[in-house]
This record gives sequence, C-alpha cells and structure tokens, in this order.
Amino acid sequence: MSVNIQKHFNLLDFLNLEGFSILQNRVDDIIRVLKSDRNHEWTYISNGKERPVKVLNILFIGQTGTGKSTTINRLTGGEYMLTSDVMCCTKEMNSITYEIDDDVFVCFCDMPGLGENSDIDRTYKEWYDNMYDSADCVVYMLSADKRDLAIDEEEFGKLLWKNPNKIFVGINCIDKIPPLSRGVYKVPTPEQQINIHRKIEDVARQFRISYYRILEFSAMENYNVHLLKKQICETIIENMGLG
Ligand SMILES: Nc1nc2c(ncn2[C@@H]2O[C@H](COP(=O)(O)OP(=O)(O)OP(=O)(O)O)[C@@H](O)[C@H]2O)c(=O)[nH]1
Ligand SMILES: [Mg+2]
Repeated sequence: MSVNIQKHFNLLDFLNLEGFSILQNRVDDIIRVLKSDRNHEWTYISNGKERPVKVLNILFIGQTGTGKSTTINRLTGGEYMLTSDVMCCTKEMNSITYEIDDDVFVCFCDMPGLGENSDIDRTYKEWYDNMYDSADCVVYMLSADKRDLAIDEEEFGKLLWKNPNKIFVGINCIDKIPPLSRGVYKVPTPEQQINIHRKIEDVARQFRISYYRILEFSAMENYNVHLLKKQICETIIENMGLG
C-alpha cells in the first residue's frame, strides 16, 4: 500500500477534529474499518467495496481511574466513551475513528485500565502488548494524585523497550495535585505548579525518561489539552520517521 502520509497528514486539520466525519466502530455498522492480519494494513469497507487505507492509531493505556476515557472525550469533543466516578469502567477496547483525509483515518483507542485484580490485569497487559505494535502513538496515563506507580513503572518499561519512539506519559488530573484551593481558581495555582514540577521530576526518574516525554494536563479543567494534541501529533510524526 502506498499512501503519501506527508501529503495527507495535516497537523492543523488534526488539531481541529470537529469538522471531520466520524465512524463508530460497531460490528453492525454498514461502514466498517477492518484491520488485516498482515503488516497492520487496514481495509476500508463501504457499500460492499474495499480499499486499502492508512489508519493512525492513538492508544490510551494506564491504571483504572486515570481518566483515559474522559481524555478521549475531551480531545474529540464528544461523549463517546463511558466514564465512571467510582468503578473500574472500561472493560473492553473501544474506539472512535475519524476520516481526516482521503484514505487516511485517525483512531482513538480507549483501553481498559490496570489495577482491578491481577488476573484481569494479565489479560489487559496482553491487549496492551498486542495493540502497541500497531499503534502510532501511545499515551500512558497517570493521575497526578496517585503515588503507587509500581505497576506503571513495570508496564511502561516493557513497552518502551519494544519501541521508545511511540510512547509518552500523560499526567492527568493535575487539578487534584495539592495544595487544593477552595472556591473559584485557575488551574494550576502557583503553589500547585511547584508540586507538578516535583511530580514530573519524580516520574522522569522512576520511568527513566526525559521531561519532554511527560506532559501534565487536566482533561476535566481543559488545561494543556491543546498541548496534548500537539504532543500526539509530534509523536505520530516521530514514529513515522518524518520528524
Ligand atoms: N479532577 C479530575 N477528575 C478527572 C479528570 N479526568 C478524569 N477525571 C475523573 O476521573 C474519574 C475516572 O475517569 P475515567 O475517564 O472513567 O477513567 P479511566 O482511566 O477511563 O478508567 P477505566 O475505564 O476504569 O480504566 C471520573 O470521575 C472522571 O470524571 C481530571 O482531569 N480532573
Ligand atoms: Mg475508561
């Protein structure tokens, strides 16, 4: 399959997803995007006709409750992914796909979160492992208020070792980092900013990565979400060897 990605892949268009057509990946859809077994090539089936296409896969992984589904909803401006305030929520792989140009699609894949129990985690880690190979960008999500990073350190390290170019860490929920301010406030406060930098230093050390592979944001407060989009684009481009 030869698709000129540089010609088709328009960073500015991607940053403004609202205008693109959306394909829901449901089995009963008339229009489906299918992945072939070989070489991670994809076939687009519409009205019984097939054509090869390029699909840019953006994967969201990490512990349960870090806000993977919320972040995808924020990035795409929809409510496609179910979220929960209290329970492990996403139990299967869900995706939302955009056609960004002729024969080029962007797919946001929402993965189940780790930490429910060790048996289920084993299954989810296998899914992460398989999906990693066909991903163009992987956002490993942490929550700023959580300190237990042992599971993440191991899983992230394993994936980084497979291919270091396609993954970065997103620290979500930075509005929850102490000291929490009361009343109306702008996220983050200068006091929070100090602790956010400490958190980034800590993650960089534990995960053995440089700062530029870590981005702090808040999906809920819409803080730095534009930088998250930018980092996703840059990672896709770097992974393609176009950077
Ligand atoms: N304060 C705050 N809460 C957030 C933020 N992002 C997500 N949340 C909340 O965190 C909770 C979990 O969010 P989800 O998006 O369901 O988390 P998930 O990572 O998809 O969880 P699983 O599907 O179980 O893996 C929900 O109550 C969200 O509203 C954020 O930036 N700040
Ligand atoms: Mg979820």
